[in-house]
Amino acid sequence: MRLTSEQIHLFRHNGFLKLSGQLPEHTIRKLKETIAQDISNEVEPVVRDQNGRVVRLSNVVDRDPIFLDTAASALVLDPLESILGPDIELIKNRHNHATLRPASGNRVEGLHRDIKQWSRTIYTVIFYLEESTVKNGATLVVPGSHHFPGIGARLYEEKWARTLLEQSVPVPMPQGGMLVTDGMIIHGVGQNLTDQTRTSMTMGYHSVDELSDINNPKRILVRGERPYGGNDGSH
Ligand SMILES: O=C(O)CCC(=O)C(=O)O
Repeated sequence: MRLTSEQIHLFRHNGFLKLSGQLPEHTIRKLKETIAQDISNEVEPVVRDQNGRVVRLSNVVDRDPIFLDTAASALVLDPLESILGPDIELIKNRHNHATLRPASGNRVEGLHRDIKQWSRTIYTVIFYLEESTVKNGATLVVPGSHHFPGIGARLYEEKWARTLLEQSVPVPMPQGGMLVTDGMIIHGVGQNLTDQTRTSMTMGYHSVDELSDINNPKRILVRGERPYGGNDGSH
């Protein structure tokens, strides 16, 4: 479903938007099964926690077609088209992962931005494969912070930025829900106080760069085409 003008306004103003669609149950089941299998077989590339437990699968689109099928489905691309235009690429080297987010001790996972540059931000979609609540570590966002000037992406390493945590708000999401964020928004993950996981998949999207005529193998065209609009030599 396309976004309404009010939804587009809220996204631009606040830097995040809950999409109204929801992943079908069979898709959630298949994604969870595939993730569980790769985690139990420790299929690289993975990220481990301090105890050596696999907590993230990287590069999911090259693991099983279900990941790209989901990330490139009309449920996601129709609303994205309202904010990115008709030509959309999926980014393979930012996000492109599935995360378990088990009980997280006693800390909030560091606030960060997904990208540093205003001039070429990305849009991130978080697909929640389990319900995400304040108790199990809902995504935290600092509304409007995507308008802040360009600053480092690893904010948790900057002392002044810790005060931003006071301004963050949790965004609970249902199982199958999808949240789109501007990659410049300051965000993090709440503490998981339960003994369950809070599994999600995260993907990043760009509009096609009209000034690039170089084929980038780290981008997958998921909608439209790659029209080149450079004026080399002609104007
Ligand atoms: O899962 C979340 O709540 C946040 C996801 C995120 O920040 C990421 O995957 O980079």
